[in-house]
Amino acid sequence: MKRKALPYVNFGRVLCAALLCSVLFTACTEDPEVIASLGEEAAPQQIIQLAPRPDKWVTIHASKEEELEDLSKKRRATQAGGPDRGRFNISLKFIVPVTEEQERVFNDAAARWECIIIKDVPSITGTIPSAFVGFPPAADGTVDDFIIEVALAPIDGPGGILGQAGPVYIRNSDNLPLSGVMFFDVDDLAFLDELGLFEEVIIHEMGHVLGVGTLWDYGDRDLLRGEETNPYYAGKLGNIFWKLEGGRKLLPVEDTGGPGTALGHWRESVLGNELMTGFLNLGENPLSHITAASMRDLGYGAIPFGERYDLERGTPGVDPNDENTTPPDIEDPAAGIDLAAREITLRPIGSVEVK
Ligand SMILES: [Ca+2]
Ligand SMILES: [Ca+2]
Ligand SMILES: [Ca+2]
Ligand SMILES: [Zn+2]
Repeated sequence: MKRKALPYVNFGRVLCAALLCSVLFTACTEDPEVIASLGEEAAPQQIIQLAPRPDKWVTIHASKEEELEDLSKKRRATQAGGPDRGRFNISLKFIVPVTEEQERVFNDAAARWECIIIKDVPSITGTIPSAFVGFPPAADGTVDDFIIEVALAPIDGPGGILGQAGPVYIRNSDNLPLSGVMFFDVDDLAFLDELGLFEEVIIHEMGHVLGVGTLWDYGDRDLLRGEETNPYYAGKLGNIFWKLEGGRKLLPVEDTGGPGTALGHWRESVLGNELMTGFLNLGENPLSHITAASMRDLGYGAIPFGERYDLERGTPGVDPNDENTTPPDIEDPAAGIDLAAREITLRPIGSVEVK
């Protein structure tokens, strides 16, 4: 591979983000109270359901938050703290009450992605409809920069569907999402908790909401290819880091399972315990540099800040010129959760045009 300089890697930032994230993660993953409190929330009074998918693509008109634009140029991109205009902010809107610990898990997941997506995008002012039936708008005012409606509520009882997640409205300016939704079945939280995978599931689903596997082929993006034969990821940065991690050829995308599983995850049989495969393994499921770098391919101002991930050096990928070669399976998932079979990844229903 020809070595190229990676001009976007600012190591000061990487270090800063690393410190921030490691603090967050230590706090987040080892706290027994998280485990104790999951699934204890009292049953909501109201039936929560997603609004039916409209027949036609919805276009919303909104405006740019002009006067705050200049401020963004003066702020440092990695400045920590609350919402601001100098960095990429993920806002969470819990439409039904959650426990403090559940809220913390979601906040930590958002913070994790904010360690990767660091570059601000313009805030947008407008009215963004809720993804749920009978709820006030997801946003009525300024969105800085991405709002996710979250509900933990009954869906179909224990088993079956675990959750539904995806982007909802997309910014026309850059084809990045402005709003998204994460809807989890309260009756499955105890099970996730027993496996010790609740936090990882939330980070995984938030990845879909941000566009992993859901916006690869949105608009004029062409990050997913070989769908009919041997699907692979065509994004430049994701592939650079696939190779840096030890992979050969091109990064394989999942080719088995139903819609949403296939073509929406990295290939389980090759990437094993990477977080954005469809099967979450017991133990570690690192969010690798590959996934982090792939956010850059989507168009985010992202840094390839990932966790330690052990891919076997020389792991074969997809050769798009040879339709007959399928990368061999490198591992049998021993135990874990077939997350992809139990999640529904949602595709956007509309876009936001900014005047
Ligand atoms: Ca911001
Ligand atoms: Ca369920
Ligand atoms: Ca896996
Ligand atoms: Zn998934």
